[in-house]
Amino acid sequence: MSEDPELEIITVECIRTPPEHITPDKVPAKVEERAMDPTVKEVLSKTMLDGVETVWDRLEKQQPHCKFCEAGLSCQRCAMGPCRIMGEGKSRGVCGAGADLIVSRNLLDQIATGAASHSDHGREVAETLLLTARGKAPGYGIADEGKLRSLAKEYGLDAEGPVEKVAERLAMAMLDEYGTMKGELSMAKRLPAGTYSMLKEAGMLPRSIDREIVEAMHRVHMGVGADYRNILTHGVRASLGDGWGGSMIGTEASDVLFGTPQVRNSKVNLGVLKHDQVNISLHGHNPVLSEMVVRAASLPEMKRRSEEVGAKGINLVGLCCTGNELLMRKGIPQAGNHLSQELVITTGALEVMIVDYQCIFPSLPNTAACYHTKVITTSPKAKIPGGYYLEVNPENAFEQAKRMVAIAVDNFKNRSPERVVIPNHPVDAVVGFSVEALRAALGGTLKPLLDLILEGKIRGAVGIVGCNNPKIKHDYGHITLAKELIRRNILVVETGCAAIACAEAGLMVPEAADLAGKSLGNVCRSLGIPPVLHMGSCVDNTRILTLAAELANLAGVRMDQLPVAGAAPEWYSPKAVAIGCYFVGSGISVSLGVMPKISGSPNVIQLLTDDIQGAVKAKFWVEPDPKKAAAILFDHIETKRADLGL
Ligand code: BF8
Repeated sequence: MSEDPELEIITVECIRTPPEHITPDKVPAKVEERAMDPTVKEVLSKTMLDGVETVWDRLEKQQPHCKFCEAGLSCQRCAMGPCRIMGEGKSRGVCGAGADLIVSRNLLDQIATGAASHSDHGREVAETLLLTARGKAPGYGIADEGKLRSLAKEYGLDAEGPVEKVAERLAMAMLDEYGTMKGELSMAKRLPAGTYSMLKEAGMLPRSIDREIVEAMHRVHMGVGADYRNILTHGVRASLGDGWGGSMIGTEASDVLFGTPQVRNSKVNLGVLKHDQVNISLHGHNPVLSEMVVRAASLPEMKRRSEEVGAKGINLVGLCCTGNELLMRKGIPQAGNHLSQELVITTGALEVMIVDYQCIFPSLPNTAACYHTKVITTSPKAKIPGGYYLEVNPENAFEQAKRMVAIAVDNFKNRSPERVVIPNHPVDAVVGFSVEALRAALGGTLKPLLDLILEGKIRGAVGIVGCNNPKIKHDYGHITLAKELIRRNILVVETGCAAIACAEAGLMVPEAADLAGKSLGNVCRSLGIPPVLHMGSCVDNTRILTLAAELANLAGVRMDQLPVAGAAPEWYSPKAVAIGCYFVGSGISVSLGVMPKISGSPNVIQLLTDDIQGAVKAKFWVEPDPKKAAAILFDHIETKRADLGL
């Protein structure tokens, strides 16, 4: 039980893997099959020997997956079903829906879920900005006044006068975007003119963020639309509302509140945990929570308190995208990405895991129950049985964060040193390549970057983004693809779990220039940058959009004409589906390493991998082998170069 008397908890059990599933002799081979990072392998091996269940075990226990669900051919939308499309006289559901409709509606549902998740995150940041401006969010402040005023101008607001007034106006304008009656989103004006008019013509320009998501939910109801093309056209529009709306607000408002990332050094992998300190991991997505924990943990009284329990301080480590936010802005070390979340606990060295929402395994309290770790949940949207619940909002966040840090300190005495394994080789990473940081490093304009691309010293750029998926050896897709691309003189920019994978593989230090092709390597050496640039969290995919839009504007072309592409080699999340769609909708073709659940409809496949080019001049590829994906992306970039006469 907690020593905090107000905290109640539902007790959950530690889930152990049945011994017949993983016996000690099978561990080394299983570890090799599952992971490639040495620190992950070390802790995964310990976890399996401890008999503690992980995501990989659960995936094995789920085999074989239902082949109808895998193909997108099962429908659970109404009480006349559930239905499956099985062919041979069973090619329609009870309502009469065929394969194309069922597959496209299921995909639209995924897009809407992803767009809603990121956009709702953005809304919470904008709400925090509003409360900060009104003096109702103790602990928060305006960290980047310059960016605040320039965003206010971009929104067509009065950018002069007291900072709080400008922040209030901007926050209100951002919140208005969610249901605006203006007919379009303010930041869609960042799109190059040619791309903007192409989207307008295709009926894909979002009218407001929430409207497109609500309409998507309307459209997946039985009996609304039956034309798969029309359904997926709306999917692209809803995703663009996330990319140029909700997620972009998340990024920009976070920069205003917490600072625009600048280039800095940090360390990554499970080796960032410490034997002699109170370890707290920050997991989830929204910096609105994690920034307050950073502030609380740095209070001298907390350090004193930790010394009273025999620790030498408090060690904060990041996980997943809230970790990426802290890594970029504060240099807080990052313990890992999506598939490392259980392993941070199973090191036996973690006192508290603080979470908000998204990408958090619901079974984490079960994992924690095998050790002394306490999981603290904080969002009314994301309560987890077995987790302690300390509700956080902008008004109370700082006070609640202090309480969480105190719980962690008190829990230090419950750690069993004999059960602890912390790998001792954290890896260096240079992070923080926001568009602003890049522009500053290049002398105040992105023109030198464009020139390097036009001259061919950099052949083009690929954004590698998205998750881990236990169906793919942990991090293999990200690392292999990045290495193959930089070898071909293609600059790689990354966010999310992809970025952490490559940081852990040592690709985010200037010395990694030696792994790049000759001309990219020379560019990196002359600028002192890595060939793989860390651009942030998953909402920060909008930094990649902004970068591409600025380059296209400088070159006077549409975004689809640039020699660039996107890739999500290990995606799992509906957020990644929305991201893929807003990249393609913006004119950036995307390679997926995991097949979406669309194989049941050859027509939907044809639409997404070819026909969609008629509307947005970009498309998807699905290529599980990252080496083959690199070859496809290289050819694509060379074709774009040739089309531009380069
Ligand atoms: O939002 S990259 S696994 S942590 S969904 Fe999740 Fe995917 Fe990681 Fe970040 Ni994005």
